[in-house]
Amino acid sequence: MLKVRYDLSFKEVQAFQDKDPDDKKVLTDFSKTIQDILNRHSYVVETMAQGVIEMEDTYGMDDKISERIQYFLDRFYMNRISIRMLLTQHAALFGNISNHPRRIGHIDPNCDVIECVSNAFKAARHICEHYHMQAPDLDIVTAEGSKIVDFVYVPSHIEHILFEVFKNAMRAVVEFHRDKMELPKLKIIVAKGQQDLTIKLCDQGGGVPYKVQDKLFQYMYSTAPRPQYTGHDSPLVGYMDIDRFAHDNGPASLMAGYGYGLPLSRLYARYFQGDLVVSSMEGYGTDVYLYLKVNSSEANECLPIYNTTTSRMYEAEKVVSDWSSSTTWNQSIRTYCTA
Ligand code: W6P
Repeated sequence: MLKVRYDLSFKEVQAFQDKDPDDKKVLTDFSKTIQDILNRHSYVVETMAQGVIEMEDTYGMDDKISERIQYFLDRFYMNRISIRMLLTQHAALFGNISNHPRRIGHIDPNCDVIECVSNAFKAARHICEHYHMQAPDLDIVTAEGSKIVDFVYVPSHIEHILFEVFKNAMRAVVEFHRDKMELPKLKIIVAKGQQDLTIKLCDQGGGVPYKVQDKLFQYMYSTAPRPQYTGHDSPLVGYMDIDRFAHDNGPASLMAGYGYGLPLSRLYARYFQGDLVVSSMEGYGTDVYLYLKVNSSEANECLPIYNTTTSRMYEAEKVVSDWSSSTTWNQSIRTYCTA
């Protein structure tokens, strides 16, 4: 089993505590340390996913354990998103990688949403065509009718989320219309209001049953078809075969091969107080809403907090339903704090 030395990374950063930040040599060393830490932790998603699989194989799995793993991984990965935001921000500002002229590190004060949509679409289409020989086209509609919709944001986060939902939508469309000459187009609607910038992706890929909508965001659900397994997928998970071979190098990459794409994308959305919501019509298609905050003053970092309630989350008995049928909607728990 692979180990990731969090203690080592902590010590490496701690060693700079009393150093002079204005000393050029210190800054160079620190930047190198930051880059080393980024590299050291770049496979954490895969390592954790493998750990979950091994845990399931050894100890088995039930709803209660699955719910706690969900709680833990959401918090763990949210923590990772935030620390990597800081690390990559430092690397982008002080490293020797050439920078985008408009951006401050990874933050774009005029983040062009249509450009993000277009980049994510092209990347997903490339992969879809590679695996399915075809891919649906895209129509982009802006509520304003204008082409430019911009705001302050991290373009790589938007692109990463959209890449993930595009892959899912494309695969659904390709598989649902397998024997057809023409594929129904995907549609993106972008709207900017006073508070929300919403990006909606509509596909006519046959949809998913209502019961399954929540499960799309569950790590334990997605882990079912395993990366080393090359047989038939469940139709609902690991939407693109590439998922199983790619690795997670942060928001710009193809992501883990464990079907963690959607749960992680939702965390990226929630990280700045947004959200990712799936609304499907079985037999027709799926709509995915990506909600983002228009005002950067509201786009605060969402971080898990650790207190005595946290440990109780792992000890508490599962909430027992007091409804005649075992519904899920009355048992949902909010797993984060809001800043
Ligand atoms: C589907 C299932 C799904 C998940 C996420 C995004 C789009 C879609 N389409 O059929």
